[in-house]
Amino acid sequence: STWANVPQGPPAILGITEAFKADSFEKKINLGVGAYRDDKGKPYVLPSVRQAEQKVIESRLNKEYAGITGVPEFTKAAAVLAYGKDSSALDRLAITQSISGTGALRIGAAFIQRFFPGNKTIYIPTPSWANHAAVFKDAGLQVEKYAYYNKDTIGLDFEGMLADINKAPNGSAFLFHACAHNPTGVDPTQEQWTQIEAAVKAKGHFAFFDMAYQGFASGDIHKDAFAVRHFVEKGHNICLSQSFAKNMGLYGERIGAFSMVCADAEERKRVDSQIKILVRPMYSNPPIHGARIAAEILTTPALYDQWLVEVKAMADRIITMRALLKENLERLGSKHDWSHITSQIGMFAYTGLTPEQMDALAKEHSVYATRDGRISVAGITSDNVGRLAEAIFKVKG
Ligand code: PLP
Ligand code: TYF
Repeated sequence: STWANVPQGPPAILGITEAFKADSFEKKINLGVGAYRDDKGKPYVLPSVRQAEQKVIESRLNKEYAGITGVPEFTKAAAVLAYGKDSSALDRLAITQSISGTGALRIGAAFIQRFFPGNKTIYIPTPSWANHAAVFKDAGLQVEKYAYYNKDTIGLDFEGMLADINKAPNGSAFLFHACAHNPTGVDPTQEQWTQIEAAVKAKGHFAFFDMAYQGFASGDIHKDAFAVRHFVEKGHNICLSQSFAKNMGLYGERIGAFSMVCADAEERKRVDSQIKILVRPMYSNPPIHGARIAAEILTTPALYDQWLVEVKAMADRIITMRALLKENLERLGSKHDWSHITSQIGMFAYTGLTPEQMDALAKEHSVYATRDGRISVAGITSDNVGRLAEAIFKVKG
């Protein structure tokens, strides 16, 4: 047949969900995909989102196409959220709505592939979100790695990271996780970010920030935007991918933004024209519903304040589960140091468990997560944390 030569590909992360579904054990635990769950283990729709959606529906707007760059009220508000309302970047910012964070990354990748004056290469951390390399490679970029995670300390390999920034050819493109690094949960401190910024500037590198978790890491949208805003303040014309999947729980609405800080308004106009030329043949224009919801929240003061409280509550629940998991492991008598569970931030914990131990977790304890030892803390609940700790204790000690 026509497709006789199509090889079978390996299962993606969703393979974990499949294995989880196939398991008939009543107390099985899915810590695979990063999606927030409430303390009953159920998907969570933020009340602010419900209200905003209600308002959108009641306003009986038409369903005409948005422009190529999406719903302007949304992109304008997204920019303020990321860069800050007084940012110098706002009036020289080319921004487009995107198919969530992944789509934003893809637009940025395509832009770099077409226009970046340096090597068509992007440096990503080791490890990084599994989809980063795929997005960049599929857009025609070469992907190189920089040191990031030290598996001996289960922390940041700061020296290695700076060394690799210094080693790369001047004017290279570097991808940074703005906050809540996926998969490790290990972020540079603000002091370390200032040193990273200085190294990036000294080398004339270009910084591409992926901010998929603003507000979700610390519970504070400003604190989580520190790296992005610091780079801009220091004169970097960065580009940025934003996602509203996690911080608004709008996963399936696919709502995000890609923005490029330009030198001035004239450059902004040129860059904006080329973003449109890139987007048009990819998907013509983005979906409107999620953008309207997000815009409603971001531009209605009462809803915005409510949303901030709800984001913080999600972040806080995750922080509480980290502490409970660590406590339970210690109470069971584990001799390992589990302090990384509480020092890491964001949706994931990088447990340090080996692929074999992760296999044992799944096989013997019906606890499902990726083989790299990453667990989605957002899937832990008051009810399952005890059993989870026992399972980890049994496979690791
Ligand atoms: N970047 C990182 C680091 C992520 O963890 C994710 C996934 O949540 C994304 C980008 C993009 O996700 P989405 O396309 O759902 O916004
Ligand atoms: O890393 C995760 O689990 C989340 C969710 O293609 C996700 O970021 C996973 C894979 C994917 C998109 C989102």
